[in-house]
Amino acid sequence: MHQSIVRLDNPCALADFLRITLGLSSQERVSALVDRVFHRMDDHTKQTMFSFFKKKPPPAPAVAPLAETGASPASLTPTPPSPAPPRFPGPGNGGSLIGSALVIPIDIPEPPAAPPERQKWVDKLKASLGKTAGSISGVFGGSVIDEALYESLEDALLMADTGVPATQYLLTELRRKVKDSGVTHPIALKNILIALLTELLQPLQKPLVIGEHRPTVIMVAGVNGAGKTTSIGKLTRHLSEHGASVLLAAADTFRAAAREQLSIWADRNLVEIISQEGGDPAAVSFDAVSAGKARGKDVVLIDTAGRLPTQLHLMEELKKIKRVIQKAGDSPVAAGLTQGNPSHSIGMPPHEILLVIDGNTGQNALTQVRAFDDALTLTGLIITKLDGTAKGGVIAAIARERPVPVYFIGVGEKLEELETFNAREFAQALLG
Ligand SMILES: Nc1nc2c(ncn2[C@@H]2O[C@H](COP(=O)(O)OP(=O)(O)OP(=O)(O)O)[C@@H](O)[C@H]2O)c(=O)[nH]1
Ligand SMILES: [Mg+2]
Repeated sequence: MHQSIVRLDNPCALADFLRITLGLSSQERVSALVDRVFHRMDDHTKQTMFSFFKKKPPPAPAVAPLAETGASPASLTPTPPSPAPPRFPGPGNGGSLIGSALVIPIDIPEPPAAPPERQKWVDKLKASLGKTAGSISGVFGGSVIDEALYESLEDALLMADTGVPATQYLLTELRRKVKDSGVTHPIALKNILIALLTELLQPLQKPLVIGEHRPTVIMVAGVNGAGKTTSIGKLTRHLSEHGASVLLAAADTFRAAAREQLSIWADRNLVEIISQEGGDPAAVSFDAVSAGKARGKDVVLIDTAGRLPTQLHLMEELKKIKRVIQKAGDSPVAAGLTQGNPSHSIGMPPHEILLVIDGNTGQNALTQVRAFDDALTLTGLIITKLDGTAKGGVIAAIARERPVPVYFIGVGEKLEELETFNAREFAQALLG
């Protein structure tokens, strides 16, 4: 641990100081140190420690504890992340370092090490978004901050699917912070951009809560081939691994292949499935919620058929599925009255309505979020296929224009290639 005395005016000056005076070459290390000094606690360290999904303490007395099912509550209750503090607090706004005459000792810590499993994931994410990161970070290769740099950055962000509103927001804020802080080096500019993007993405970082209701009913929707069934399979595996019992519902009743695909996931994960040849997807969903309750399942995952937002009759069908699931929550069977436990309510399902988006669809992903959110009031997103040709910037567009939480992101077809979304990790992976 190295200790030195510096005089500071702002985070950007600190970043410059760390990079130039101490000769720190690593972008992430500089960012980590700036964060450390300004926020006292590094959110990256905290976020990487939380596990796949979380369970809120059940609101007694209505909810039975998971322990009754033999599941370990500890496995479902990692510490929730506290909201990130503002990246650049204004003068007198808690930023003890901000003030022109402050002279303080700075402990220079080693960069926080992510747990090995999470680090593996972060590396995979970085590799997946490497192309985008390469073209954005190339912008900061020069030695001065000038108009040409801002223009190249604008182009690079637009090319990364960030969209006009988010790009303009980031550039305006960036110019303002550069002006306020007086930084002159492009690397310091990049640090500010990482901090700004993290701040923009932060509202999307939210854990999926499992266990508040029993069962927690999760309805999954999206366009054809987005990765709904695969993501349900991956989620089922994670839930099972954490001791939660899962019931799958094949509400994609149109295609036999769709039912078979979900059955394979059910077999693989040794979980039960409610499926029906042909018939009404809303009826299958109703049956699944009822069965989930009667069988004491922790989670019911409902897979729906793919559809385009422009197929209005299919969007209407989706609304009907939601309405019928809501009714299942009120019904005696679903409410547990048949088990002689009238107080055991599951509230108003579906507790989660997730939209699965293919990360390769670029700005069209935002259109999908808007359309499905208007129709269903989404509670969360799963963004798949961020490996391959996906550029990743669309998450910033979503954050700016329709900030629905991103519960998970997928970077591959394998079971383990679905993970929680972390704003800071993502910002760093995207910006290189
Ligand atoms: N590379 C990659 N492929 C994925 C990912 N998630 C899903 N896939 C693949 O995407 C294809 C479609 O996945 P499905 O899960 O069948 O998609 P779906 O949304 O259920 O499709 P429909 O039910 O037909 O609407 C499959 O080949 C999956 O293996 C991912 O994160 N990365
Ligand atoms: Mg499917």
